[in-house]
Amino acid sequence: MNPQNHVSRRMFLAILGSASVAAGCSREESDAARAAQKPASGADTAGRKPKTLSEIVVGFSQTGAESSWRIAHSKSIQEEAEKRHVQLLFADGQNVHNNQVNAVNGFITKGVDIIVIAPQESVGWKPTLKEAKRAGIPVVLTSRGVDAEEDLYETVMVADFVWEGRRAGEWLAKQTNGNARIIELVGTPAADVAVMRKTGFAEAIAKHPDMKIIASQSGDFTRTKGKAVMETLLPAHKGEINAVYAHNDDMALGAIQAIQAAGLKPGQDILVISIDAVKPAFEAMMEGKLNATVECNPMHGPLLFDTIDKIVRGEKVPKRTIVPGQIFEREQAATAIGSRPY
Ligand code: GYE
Repeated sequence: MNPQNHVSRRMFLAILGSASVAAGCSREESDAARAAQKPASGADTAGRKPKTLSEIVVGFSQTGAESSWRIAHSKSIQEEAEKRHVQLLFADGQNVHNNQVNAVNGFITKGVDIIVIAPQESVGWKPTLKEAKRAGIPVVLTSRGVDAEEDLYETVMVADFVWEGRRAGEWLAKQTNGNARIIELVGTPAADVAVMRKTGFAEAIAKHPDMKIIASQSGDFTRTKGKAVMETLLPAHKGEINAVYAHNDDMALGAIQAIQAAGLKPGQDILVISIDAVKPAFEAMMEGKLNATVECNPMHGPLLFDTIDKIVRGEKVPKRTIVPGQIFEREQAATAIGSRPY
C-alpha cells in the first residue's frame, strides 16, 4: 500500500549508513528512507519493532470550529491524544479548503507518523493524498469523506449521513401527515455530508406528494448563516412555510432566532428538525422551539486512537466505520439532556 514495499533493505541501510548521503540525498531517496522507517500499515521492512502510540506524532487537520458538533469533535480528539500520550499537531483550517491542503503538505514535509484529516470539502484531495502515500504516511479520515480512490487512505470514520437525512424526512412526514412546505438549510455544499443529508431527506419526502421543499439554501453549518438565510427566506415565503429542515443543529438554532424575530413560534407555527443532537439543541427542545434532532456522534477520539494504534502496529483496520445515531424528539429532551456527553 505504500512505497516502502519497493525499498530494499540494502538500499535503506545504504541511505541510513552515511549521514552525508542522507543529508544530501535526492528527494526520492529521502522519501524512500522515510518510507522505510515508517511502520505504515504495520509492514516494517527494516525489521524493527512497530511503534507505540506514545512514540508517534500525529498531524490533525481540522475543518475549523463552525459548529458545536465540530468543537466537541476537536475536543474529543485532543483529550484522547493527551490521555494516550500521543503528540498531536493540531491545524485549524478556519473552514478554508486550501488551508487544510497546506497544513497536510506541511505534515508530509515534517514527516509525521500519521495524518488525520477532517475535510471541509470532499474534492481536491487527490494530489495531497498521493503525496502522503508516496512518503509512506498513512492517512485517516474523520467526520467527512473525500472524493478519492480508497487506496489513498487507510480508513474513514463517519456517520450514515443518508440515513440521517432520511430519518429527518420520515419524522417530518409522520408529524405533518405528509403535508409540509419546507425550507431546507443545507450544510457546506462541497462537503459529502451535506450532499448525503440532502439526498436522504429528498428520498424520504418523495413518497409524499404533498411534501415540498420550497427553498433550499446553504447556511454553511453555522448559526450565524442559518439565521441570515432564514431572515431572507422567511419574508420571501410569508405564510407558506410550515417546516424547517436544517442539516445541523447550529443552523436550526439560527433559524429559530429568525422565526421568533418574525413574530412566529418556532416548534409550533413552523416545525424545526435538524441533525447532530448537541446540548444546545436539547435546551431548545426543552423550550419547545426545536421539535426533533437526529443524533450524529462527534466523540471520535477513542475510536480514532484505537484505529491509529492498530495501524502503527500493523493490524488491519476496516475501510469504513459507521458511528451510529438515533432520533430525539422534544418530549425526550428533559430526560436525555443529563446524559448527553456533548
Ligand atoms: O454534522 C456539522 C459539522 O461533518 C458530521 O459537520 C460533520 C458535520 C456536523 O459542522 O455540525
